[in-house]
Amino acid sequence: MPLSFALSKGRILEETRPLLARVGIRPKEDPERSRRLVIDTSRRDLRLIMVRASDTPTYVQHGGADLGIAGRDVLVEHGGEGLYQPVDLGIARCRMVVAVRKGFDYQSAVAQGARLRVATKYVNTTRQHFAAKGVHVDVIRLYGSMELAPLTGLADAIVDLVATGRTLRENGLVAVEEIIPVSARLIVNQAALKTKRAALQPLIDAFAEAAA
Ligand code: PRT
Ligand code: MG
Repeated sequence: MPLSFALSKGRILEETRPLLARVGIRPKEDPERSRRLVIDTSRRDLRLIMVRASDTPTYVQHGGADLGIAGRDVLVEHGGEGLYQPVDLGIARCRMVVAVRKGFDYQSAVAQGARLRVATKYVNTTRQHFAAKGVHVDVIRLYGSMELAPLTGLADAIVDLVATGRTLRENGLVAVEEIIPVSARLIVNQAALKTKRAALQPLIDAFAEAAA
């Protein structure tokens, strides 16, 4: 069986391409244009599995893929069970933050013990973050455009990613707290690392070198 490598289209694939090239992995067709979900590469022992960004840890955890690349946001939210995370690739960098409408006094609301409604797709991370601060929150799960929630009165705050800050700014929101800095990581199935070490270790080493 060839190794299977889970990747997601969009940001992760875009920023991973130069790394793949440096490691000597050339997809046989362009994953961004192809409708194929399994794509052969220049290496006969490795194929790409195209998954949704938030599904990458799940595929690798359960052996649907031997390795993959996922943002730290997605990994923290998943919990990282069954995953080895050997390399911080330093790409797709951003920050996970708490953001509110400009003018909303977040610090006072927290100090007064107000129960905040927080909209996010990172529900586990959000619960953990506020529990650690001792702040009571009602978490509202969304699947897209968190930025809309405070503008419509759906929530007091959001937990989302910020890169340039443009999306927050254009929607009258401000970041009031950083939760974690985010970058993409190489992740490997822990069991596969034992049974397929001869194939996996050189790849891990090559990514570590390419990322440095
Ligand atoms: O498929 P699914 O919906 O689950 O994933 P996705 O659509 O979030 O995937 P994608 O391709 O957008 O993001 C994949 C990964 O890229 C994320 O998991 C992060 O690790 C990483 N990444 C890095 C980002 C950003 N930067 C980023 N800025 N992911 C999303 N954003 C969004 C952010 O959510 C916000 O809406 O960009 C907007 C903010 O950008 P600025 O530049 O305006 O601040
Ligand atoms: Mg997206």
